[in-house]
This record gives sequence, C-alpha cells and structure tokens, in this order.
Amino acid sequence: MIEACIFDLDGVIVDTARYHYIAWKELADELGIEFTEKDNERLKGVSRMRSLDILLEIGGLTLPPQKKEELAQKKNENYRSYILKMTPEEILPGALKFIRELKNNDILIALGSASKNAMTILDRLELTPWFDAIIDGTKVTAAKPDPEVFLKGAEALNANPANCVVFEDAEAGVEAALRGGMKCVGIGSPKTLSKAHLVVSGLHEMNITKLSQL
Ligand code: G16
Ligand code: MG
Repeated sequence: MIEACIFDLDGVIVDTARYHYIAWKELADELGIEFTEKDNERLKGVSRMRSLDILLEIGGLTLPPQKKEELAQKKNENYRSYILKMTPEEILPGALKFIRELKNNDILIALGSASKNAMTILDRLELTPWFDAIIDGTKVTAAKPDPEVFLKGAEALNANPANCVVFEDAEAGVEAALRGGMKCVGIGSPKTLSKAHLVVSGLHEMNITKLSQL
C-alpha cells in the first residue's frame, strides 16, 4: 500500500536548472572560469555551497570561506531575480495532473528538495497548497545521497518510509531514497538512474496504476 509520494523539485516538478545555470554562468564569467551546460549537470541536486566548490574546482581556484560566502550570496541574488518571475506555466508537463490524481486517491504529498528557495518557487508556481509537508534545504543538515530530506518528509506525514515513493531526477537523490528504505521513480534516463524501481521521462508518464504496481 502506498501512503505518500515525496517529490524532488528541480528536474521533477520544474526546470529551475536553467536559471541556476544562467546565474552560475554569470558568476563564472566574472571569475574568468569557463563553465558549460555539460558542467552544469554536475550541479543538479547538489547544495549551493557544494555547487560553488565544483565551479571553483573547474576553474582551478581556491578562495577563503568568507569570499565563498560572498560569491554564493551573489549567485543566489541573481538566481532569485529569475525565479521571482516564474509562472505556473513553467510546471513540467503532467506534474499537476498526477498530483491531483494522488489527492483524489488520498495519497499524501511532500516535497524533498535541496533548495533553500523551494518555498519561493512553489509559491510562484501556485503549488504550495497541494503539499502536506515541505522539507527543503533550510530544514536539513545532510545532503543527498543522505536520506535525511526524505525521512523527514515521511516523518512529517506520519508515513512509514517503506510505503513512500520518491520521485527524483538526480542519481544522488535516487540513492538517498533507497537508503531511506523507500521506493523510487527516476525521472530521466534509465542509464544514469538504473537503481530506481522505475524510470520515466517525466511525470506525464505517471499514473495511479503504475504507482500501485511498484
Ligand atoms: C536544487 C538544484 C541544485 C541546487 C540546489 C540548491 O535541488 O537541483 O542545482 O544547487 O537545489 O538550491 P538553492 O541554491 O536554491 O538552495 P533539488 O533537490 O530541488 O533538485
Ligand atoms: Mg532534482
């Protein structure tokens, strides 16, 4: 029996990766670091500070912690200028339809995201009221593949982790779900997400029948 579904945000419900990319790219240009869309793949699902570390590593730069804080803040302000303009049209295909279907079947819904901006994004997309619990980057100490974010989601919903299904686009997120003893649906390529119980290209491919067969 499935009690709850826990959704990652970036790459599952919305494509914020492109705004992250624009903001990191602007910072990289200022620092004289060559940063490509392929490099951006490495930042998906990773925390802000860890993302900056990866960027600096690409550029071969070492900076003191205070300077890094300053740069991370600058990137975030730039990133927020983009997400503050988001609209519900940017919800990925099929996401809202599937969420509605879950609600109609009395399945609880939580968010499990690494982003500290998750609340702003859900508000902009007008999705906040659909969630029974929201666990984001402001509420966790350990990053994926640690299962903390998903276990806190299950706990907030009072659901047994074994009866929860996580939807994730990042390999580290799939691992986090499995470590938490949950089922996992990978969103993306079966090649990179092979550990997931099921892989689909997007939530438009999901429905309650597929969910109950997991
Ligand atoms: C998202 C993105 C990551 C980003 C992280 C932290 O994770 O995929 O690229 O670095 O959030 O974002 P912020 O700087 O807003 O705190 P998720 O877990 O939603 O895929
Ligand atoms: Mg993601």
